[in-house]
Amino acid sequence: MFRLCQGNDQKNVKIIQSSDSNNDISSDQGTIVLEDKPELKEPPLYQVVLLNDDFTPMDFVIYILQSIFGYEHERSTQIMLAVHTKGKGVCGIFPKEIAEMKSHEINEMAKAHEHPLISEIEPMTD
Ligand code: TYC
Repeated sequence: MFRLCQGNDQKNVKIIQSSDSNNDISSDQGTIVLEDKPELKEPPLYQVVLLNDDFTPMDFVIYILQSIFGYEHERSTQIMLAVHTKGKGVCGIFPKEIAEMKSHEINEMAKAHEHPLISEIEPMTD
């Protein structure tokens, strides 16, 4: 008779032991190890959202989008204008730590230049 052993540390491994086998842990006779597919989950993604304000110069926002996100001048201008007209807009989607870093970088650069520009991060809902 075989029994499923609980409380194994490795999540993706099931150990089935024969009750006929002796309890000597150095012996693996009568033990079947079933390995599941490893669970490779994608990390949760976050949007970096840029907020409009009335004072930050358009050229500064374009410069931020080029230097922090690597967008070309034309694409940066489109994103900046979308934020300017709609009030806010997504400027990139990343795993949480990267999104946090980019948002922090925007907010620090804005502060350093005494502009009120603010960015936030938002979890993606799928
Ligand atoms: N509204 C600003 C202006 O008219 C430009 C601007 C765009 C500011 C996008 C912030 O996230 C922003 N100068």
